[in-house]
Amino acid sequence: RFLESLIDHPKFRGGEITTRFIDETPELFDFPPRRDRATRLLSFLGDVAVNGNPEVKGRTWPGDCPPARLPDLPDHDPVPGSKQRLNELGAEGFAKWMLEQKRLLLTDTTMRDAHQSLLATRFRTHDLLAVAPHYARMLPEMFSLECWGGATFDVAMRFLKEDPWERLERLRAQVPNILLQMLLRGANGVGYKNYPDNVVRFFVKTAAEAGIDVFRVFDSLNWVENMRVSMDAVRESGKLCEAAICYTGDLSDPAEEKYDLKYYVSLAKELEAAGAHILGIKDMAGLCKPEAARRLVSTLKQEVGLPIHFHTHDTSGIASASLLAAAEAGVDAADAAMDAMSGLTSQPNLGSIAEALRGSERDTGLDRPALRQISNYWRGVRKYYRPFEPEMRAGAAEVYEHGMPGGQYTNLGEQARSMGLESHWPEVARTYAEVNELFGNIVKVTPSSKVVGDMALFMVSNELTKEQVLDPNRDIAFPASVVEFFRGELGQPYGGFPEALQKKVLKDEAPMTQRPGAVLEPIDLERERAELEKKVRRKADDRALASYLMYPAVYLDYAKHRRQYADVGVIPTPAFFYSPNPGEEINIEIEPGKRLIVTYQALSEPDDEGRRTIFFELNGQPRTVTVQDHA
Ligand code: 3PY
Ligand code: ZN
Repeated sequence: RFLESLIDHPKFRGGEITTRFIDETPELFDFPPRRDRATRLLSFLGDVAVNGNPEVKGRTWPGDCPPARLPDLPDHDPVPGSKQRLNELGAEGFAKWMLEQKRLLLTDTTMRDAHQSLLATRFRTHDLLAVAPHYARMLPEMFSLECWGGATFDVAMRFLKEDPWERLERLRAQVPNILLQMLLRGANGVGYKNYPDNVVRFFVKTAAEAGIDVFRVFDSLNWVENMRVSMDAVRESGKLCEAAICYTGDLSDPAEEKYDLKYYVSLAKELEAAGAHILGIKDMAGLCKPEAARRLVSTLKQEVGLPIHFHTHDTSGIASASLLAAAEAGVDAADAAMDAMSGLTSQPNLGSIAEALRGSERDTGLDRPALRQISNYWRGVRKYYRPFEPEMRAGAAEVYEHGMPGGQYTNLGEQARSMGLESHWPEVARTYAEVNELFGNIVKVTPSSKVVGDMALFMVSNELTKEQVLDPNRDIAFPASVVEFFRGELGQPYGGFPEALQKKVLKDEAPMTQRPGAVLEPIDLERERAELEKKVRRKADDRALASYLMYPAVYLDYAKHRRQYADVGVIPTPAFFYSPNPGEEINIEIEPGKRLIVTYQALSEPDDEGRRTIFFELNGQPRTVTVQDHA
């Protein structure tokens, strides 16, 4: 073992080995017990049986979780779809093809935005993967599956202890014929801060190689300067660059002075000139009313030559009216979520949109029974995630007042709850709107929306008024994210920063006015890789390095979990979150064709040191694991 670690060590491989190196590298001797995969998975299940999964602690128990029923898998290979068309035509040719289509092209967001916006991004790979072959065979007319990026990258590692790259790779293998789409936060990658340009380029290249076909790129302040590096990287990868304008304000209100039609047209033209293949309208909060959608789409169709892809959220309850208005105005593609995962802060209902358009010129061509059966599967899956269900039960016109993005709405509610502000929600929502005004009426989407949310919670918990925040004589310890925002670390907002508040936040510090990526030193990728390899004591491929560059601490934590418990992503969701009942059999496919049949049998009383023995049957043989009881 020692020799294996030594030989594997980057310094050894780099020929830097000396005895001093061995003295200075104590982790070489820190061998975790090497156990087989089955034992590691049993340890995880044992830990959940004894201590519960911390992810669902204190949350609503789902009760019985009958297995989600999958439709019968059609007995034929997937027929060619949008993926083959992209391969054939290339990105530019594909965009032209989109423009020539009469039907409304639909993206299903169920595997990304829908669960991000409804269930705190908790869908696990196991549940996505199970239905992936059905999508490929039953819905080959789908334009794309949004299945990656946004918050899924972080949450997969941080909370689900999964590798987001494996999720992508496995989905790609199961869906060879439909475009796979991701949400990329421009210079913020899939994180919450600007990364050096070479990190952004490296991330895009790695994601393209791993299977992403459509990159929806946006900037949280609609600052095109901050999107160019990622857009160029997407273009270089040969994939589809969908550059999005983030919609805010109210275009249909004659009093709207800032985010008017002129603003969006000039933004769209800038993105077209910057090399977008597709123009995205990203209505992240669901503020785009039907009349606004009609006007925006018909004007942009005249003013730019790109296909347009409409994305909205149903927080208000009337987003499908906006989607249908966009369709009538000639939008080329739109996002919706499978029925069981649609509505509220998620996307409009895909099955209903398909029905509304059936037989019309814009008929989506999607098969009705297929939509129904796949949605039924999601309905079953959703039950597993009951602890993450939001309180929200009905659409809320309140969204037009605060403009919170769908993905943030429930999250901020959770944050408020954890700070004991649950009963102050109306105040938090009102303060969110006030902070937006204080900040100069900015675009609010990750990560700028997080800054506004942080400030709103800060004001409510400290009982601060708007006037007090602005008062030059009142000293305020602003949250870190607010200071960074006013420093210009997220970029420059349209219309600039409100000067007085900026001065108060930064005191004598001069704000940055250029693009953060222009001043951030490039990262020495190979040096980082060597560092990472030293920390995790094994080789780090590009994917591991990309994860580490986005989220160093989260990745290391995840890697440790993986080392200890193997890939827990293969465990069925009810067992992963809630532990099986005694006598219940769990079927775990650890790799294609290799199965573990596990029966959890019993639990011993704790010994003198608080350790319990858990009795399992593994493929018919008795097995035990010992777990520390933390109670
Ligand atoms: C994200 O950045 O994760 C979003 O969904 C923004 O709307
Ligand atoms: Zn969204």
